[in-house]
Amino acid sequence: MSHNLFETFAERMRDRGAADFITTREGRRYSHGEALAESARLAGALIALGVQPGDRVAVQVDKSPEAILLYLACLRIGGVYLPLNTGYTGDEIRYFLGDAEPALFVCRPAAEEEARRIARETGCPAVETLGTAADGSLMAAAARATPHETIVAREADDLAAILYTSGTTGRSKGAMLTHRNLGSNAATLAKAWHFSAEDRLIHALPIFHTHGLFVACNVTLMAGSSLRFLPKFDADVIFEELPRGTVLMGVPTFYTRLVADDRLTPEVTANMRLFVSGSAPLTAETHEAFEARTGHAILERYGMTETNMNISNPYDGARRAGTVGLPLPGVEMRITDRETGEEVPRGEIGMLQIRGPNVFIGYWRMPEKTREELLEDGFFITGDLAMVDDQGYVHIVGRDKDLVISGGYNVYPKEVEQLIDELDGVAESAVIGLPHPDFGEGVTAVVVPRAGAELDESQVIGHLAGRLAKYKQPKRVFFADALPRNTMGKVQKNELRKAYHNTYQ
Ligand code: MCA
Ligand code: AMP
Repeated sequence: MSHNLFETFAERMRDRGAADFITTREGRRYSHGEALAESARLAGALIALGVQPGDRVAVQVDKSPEAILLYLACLRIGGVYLPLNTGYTGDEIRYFLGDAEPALFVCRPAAEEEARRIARETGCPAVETLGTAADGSLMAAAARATPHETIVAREADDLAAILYTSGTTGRSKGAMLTHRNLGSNAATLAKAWHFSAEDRLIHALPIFHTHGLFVACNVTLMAGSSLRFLPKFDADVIFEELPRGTVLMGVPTFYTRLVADDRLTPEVTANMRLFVSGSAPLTAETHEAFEARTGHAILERYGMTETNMNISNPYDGARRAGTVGLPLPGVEMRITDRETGEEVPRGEIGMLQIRGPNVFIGYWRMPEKTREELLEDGFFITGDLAMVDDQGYVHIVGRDKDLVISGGYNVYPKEVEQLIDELDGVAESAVIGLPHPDFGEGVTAVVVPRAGAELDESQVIGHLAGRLAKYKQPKRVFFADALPRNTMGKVQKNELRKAYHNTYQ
């Protein structure tokens, strides 16, 4: 029996036939049946381009319905989908293509020339383009291709996708996700959050990360629901869409922006049945303000690229502000002492570890990193610090990893520090996250110049501009004579966070 996740999706799409799958405000529409047929044409194009089962297909394109159809086509032929943040620069893309060795790179039409150059340098054999108006060479190839109706058989542990996450060492790691990982999580979430064919999900997240791609789209496909596809979060558009939507999934920044808007009322949200938040901590203040304004308690859940979704507030039952809820069915959790590795008593803070069918199988071509984080007994060390209260609800209280989350995007300080340290005149640097009213945390650099060097903020930011995606670049750069260190010589980032605490407030 095949465990290709697409078997389940295809069955549902056949059942749903003429019902909406994806619609846009510009009037574009694919029914479930049309999306199924188009995925076969795109699958035919991928095969004609030489993509074989197990091959990676790297994709850096703007959000469009066709990008989702490409994801489905890739699953259909047993390929490994590898989405890339549209903010990544040429330097960042060069690393991903060199590391993942995809058989095909699909890029934006405007980026074709650079993409071809990087593909040549990294040995990627094929480049195609996909634009937001169903344009580009890939769609032309699909129109010519013989549809590939067959769904290639896959084992449950075969790869369905690789998603890169930055690493504490500064090198990004490709999280290998299987058909079992994605399929089990989508089925669990669709049930836990009561998704049905009646649902219309307002989709304003990017589609190159777990939240917007797997949580939103896979759950929709599992339940035969529909997606209202928006290019990005825009509060004006969200307020127009809310009266016809049933579910919104967002990062906390979505909710702080909505709460700050006078248009947020019980009336405008009357048709909505569910608001989900994740990817970063939602403050109790925003949770409470949202409920007071609309009558809806936001459902906060917790997940990771490596594990998909693990813990969720209940659909029925109390959705408690400041907590991420209870482990999802099939997900095991333990909280351990950092030093002894023993489980800590309930109520105490420790390292959160997760096990279940949702947990990835390792980092692409990094067996050592995999062994460090994915234990022999199957538990994955999340790097988050958590506590379980007397009602069993999990509180994420901090991070044991040096990570900043800005507007739901992860930024690993090491990667930014390494680039700053390359700059002439820099002795050393430390990158920290500081409370930010819009992005939750604002990426901030503290730089120690070499003796006699003249450096200013714009030079540092200018140096990073072409090298790092915009969201990773510091919003502010400060200069100091030295970095605070403990007796072991380790930089005390807590001290820096205290010293610059009020930067954005
Ligand atoms: C945009 N900018 C940012 C960010 N987004 N800077 C820091 N952090 C960000 N997240 C920059 C822009 O380039 C711009 O710079 C300036 O900030 C203001 O942009 P603005 O128009 O306000 O931004 P936006 O387009 O409205 O985007 C903000 C956003 C967006 C809606 C919060 O970043 C977003 O959609 N984030 C979602 C991320 C996500 O999907 N994460 C899920 C990861 P300038 O003005 O200088 O040009 S998956 C995950 O974490 C796990 C698995 C999970 O649990 O879900
Ligand atoms: P990523 O690796 O990009 O998928 O980010 C995963 C990280 O996001 C987790 O390890 C947490 O630190 C954080 N995260 C996700 N959801 C939540 C949440 N609801 N509350 C707090 N942190 C979260």
